[in-house]
Amino acid sequence: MSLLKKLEQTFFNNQAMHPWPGLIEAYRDWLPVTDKTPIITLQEGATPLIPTKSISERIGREIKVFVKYDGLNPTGSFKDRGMTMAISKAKEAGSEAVICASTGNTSASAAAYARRGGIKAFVLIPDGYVAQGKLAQALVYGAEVLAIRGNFDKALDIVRELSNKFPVTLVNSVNPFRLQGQKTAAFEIIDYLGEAPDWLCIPMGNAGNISAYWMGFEEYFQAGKSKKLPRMMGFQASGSAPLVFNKVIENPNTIATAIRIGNPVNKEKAIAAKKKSNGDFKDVTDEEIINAYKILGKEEGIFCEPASAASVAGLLKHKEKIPNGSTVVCVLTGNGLKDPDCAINNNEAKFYKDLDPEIKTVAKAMGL
Ligand code: AN7
Repeated sequence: MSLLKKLEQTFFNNQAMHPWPGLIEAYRDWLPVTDKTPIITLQEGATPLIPTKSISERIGREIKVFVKYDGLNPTGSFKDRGMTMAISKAKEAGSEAVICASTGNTSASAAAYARRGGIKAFVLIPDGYVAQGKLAQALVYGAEVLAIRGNFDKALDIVRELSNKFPVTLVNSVNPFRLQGQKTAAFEIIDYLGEAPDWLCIPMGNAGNISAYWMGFEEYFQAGKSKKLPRMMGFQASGSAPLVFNKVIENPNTIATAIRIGNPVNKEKAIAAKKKSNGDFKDVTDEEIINAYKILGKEEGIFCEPASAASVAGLLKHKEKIPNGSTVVCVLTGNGLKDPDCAINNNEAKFYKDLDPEIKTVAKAMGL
């Protein structure tokens, strides 16, 4: 075959000719949408499932570990999966404004999708506890940002009440369309692996995502798309672990600000998923989170935010419990760029500052 012919073939077979349409179109039959639903999309979903050798090696047995890198969604987190659904349905219902409380990612995603759908976004955030990248996004996407002197749980109370009293649609994960969209991540994993994993490791904040994954796994299982169901392994930061310690945490604290949540609204759903899947909820310290965060960055070239690293931290902490031959998926819920301060303060890179702009100096610093 001539080179030209080959190139031509590659080009016409190329995915670029058939772009991914976004998860609603891709999984339309599995989602509560109709021909009348206006689809508000940024072509979210279809995120990579990446094998992570260094994590497998740390477990030291025949265990395959993948990360579901959902930080590669359009606004850099898994929230986009839920938001394409929530905003499309809000638009369908004629809503002109949405509101959410957020530790950052929900606000970024709500802002982006609302604006794309031509509706207003109000976001309530805990003042001083939202990572810079997320705040930057909400502002750039044109949300109205309301920072309160209080934590996420307080902000959520306020927006729930506001959405009851005023014509604004709540797009936190109490909105059922959010979980509908987010369940597609489980579909993608099974579509890719051809089977469900044995373990799903996932960070928990408000516990919407673990509930959504479980719904997705169950639906595919019932439809015969997989022959097994994974054990749902949910992880929380030790200073913010209401589901692990089974009590409301009044003043949650952790470096993983995304999951700094003391009273998760999806508690019941998450507990049901744990029970039905024979799963477990465990805590990981900030130190363990940062350790996993660093391993992913410097050994795998995967930059996630600290909350996401809790899934890998949890896996490493409980590696003895995994049967040989298992396949494990850790969900990396958000992109590392979301929280540059954490990155700058938590790495082991060689960073030479204030060098003279001369070859000699630079070469010397390089050890040449
Ligand atoms: C990166 O943005 O709650 O257990 O307001 O941003 O479904 O709450 C974020 C949560 C995990 C926890 N990883 O998910 C918000 C917010 C990241 C997150 C979680 C969040 P859920």
